[in-house]
Amino acid sequence: MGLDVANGVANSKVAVITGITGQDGAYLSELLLTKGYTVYGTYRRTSSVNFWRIEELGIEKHPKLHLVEYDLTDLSSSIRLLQATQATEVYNLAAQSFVGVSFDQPLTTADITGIGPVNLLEAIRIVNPKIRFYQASTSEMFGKVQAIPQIESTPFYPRSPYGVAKLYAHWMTINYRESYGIFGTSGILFNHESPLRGREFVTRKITDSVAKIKLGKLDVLELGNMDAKRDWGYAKDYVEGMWRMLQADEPDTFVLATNRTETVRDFVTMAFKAADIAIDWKGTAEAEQGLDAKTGKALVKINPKFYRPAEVELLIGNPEKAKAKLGWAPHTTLEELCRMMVVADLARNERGFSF
Ligand code: NDP
Ligand code: GDR
Repeated sequence: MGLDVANGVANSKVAVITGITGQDGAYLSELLLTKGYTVYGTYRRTSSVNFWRIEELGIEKHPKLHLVEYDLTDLSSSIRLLQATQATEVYNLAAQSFVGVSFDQPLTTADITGIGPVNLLEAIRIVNPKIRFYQASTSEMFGKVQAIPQIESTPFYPRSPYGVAKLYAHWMTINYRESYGIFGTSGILFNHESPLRGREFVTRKITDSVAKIKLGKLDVLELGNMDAKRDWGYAKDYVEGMWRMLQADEPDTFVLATNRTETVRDFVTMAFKAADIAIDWKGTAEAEQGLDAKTGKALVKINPKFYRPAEVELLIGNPEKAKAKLGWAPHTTLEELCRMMVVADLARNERGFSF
C-alpha cells in the first residue's frame, strides 16, 4: 500500500477519505490537510488513474497526503486499510454516484454504493470501534418528496437504484451506531457542485457546454428534464460540514442544504448569462428550445435520451439542525457558484483541458 504510518501517530489526527479522485474527496483532503491532518486518500486501480482534481488543487504532492489503492467492495482490504493507517476518522465518499447510470447498472450500484459502506463499518467493528465514521448519504433518499422542505425526519421514498442503495447504507450506519456504539454519522447532503464536478452531472455539463458554445467549439447543449428542481450548493462549503459532523460530541444525522431550489432551466439561463449570452425560451416539453436572444440561433434543445425512467422532481432542504448543532451554514450563492464554474470552464476550454 505504500503507507507512511509513522506520520500518523502522536498528536496529529489521521483521516481516511475514500474516493479521493472524486469532487468531494479532493476538497475534503484539501480542508483536512490545512487543518494539519495526515490524510490517506483512496483511489481505485484502473488502467489510467486520474488525479486531475487533486492536481488542480495543488495538493497531490503534499507531504501529509498518502494515496492508497483500495476498493470499497473488498472487506479484507477495508480491514487492512484501517489497520495500516491507524485512522481516527473515516470519511466514506466512495460510491457509484451517478443516478442515471444506476438504472443501467443496478447491481453494481448496490454492491458499491449500498453494501460497500458496510465493509467499512465491519472493518471499524473489527479493527477499532472508536474510529469515527462519516457516511455520504443523499437527498436522493427523499426521492418522491413527502414534505417541503425536507429535513432529517422527512419520510424517504427513493426513486432510483442509487437512491435505494444509499438508503440501505444510511440505515446500516444508524444500525451500527445503535447496535455497537460506533460513532457512525450520516450526512444527508443535497446537490453540491463546483468547478471540480464530474461532467456527467447536469451543472458541470451545462457550464462546460456554455463555455464551448461561447468559444465556438459546440453548437447546441442537449439536455433531458429541465423542469427538475434542485437545491444546489457549493461543494467546498459542504465538505466543511462533513468535518464538523465528525467533531461533534455524538454521532447523528444531519441535512446540509441551502433551502433554495431552482429548475435546471434556470441554471442554464444563469450559466449563459455568466458568459454574456441572453437566452429566450420557446416551445414546451420535448420541443422546448433555448434561443440566443440576439441571433435567434437554437443553443439548447431537449434530447429524450437524457430522461430518466423515474425522476426526482423537486428537492429543497432545510439545514436548521446543522446550523444549530454544528454552527454550519452555506456561504456561496447559486449565482456565485454558477459564475465560478463558467469562468473555470472557459479558462479550461481555452487551454484544451478535457476532463
Ligand atoms: P464522485 O462521483 O465525484 O466521486 C466518487 C468517488 O468514489 C470517486 O473517487 C470514485 O473513484 C470512487 N469510487 C467509485 N467506486 C468505488 C469503489 N468500488 N471503490 C472505491 N472507490 C470507488 O462523487 P462526489 O465527490 O460528488 O460525491 C461524494 C459522495 O457523496 C458520493 O458517495 C456521492 O454519492 C455522495 N453525494 C454526493 C452529492 C453531490 O451533490 N456531489 C450529494 C449527496 C451525496 P473513480 O474516480 O475511480 O471512479
Ligand atoms: P442528481 O444530479 O441526479 O440530482 O444526483 P444530476 O446533475 O445528474 O441531475 C440533476 C437533475 O438534472 C436533470 N437533467 C440532467 N441530468 C444530467 N446528468 N444530464 C442531463 O443532460 C440532464 N438533463 C436534465 C436530471 O434528470 C435531474 O433531475 C446528484 C449526484 O451527485 C448524486 O450522487 C447525489 O446524491 C445527488 O446529486 C444529491
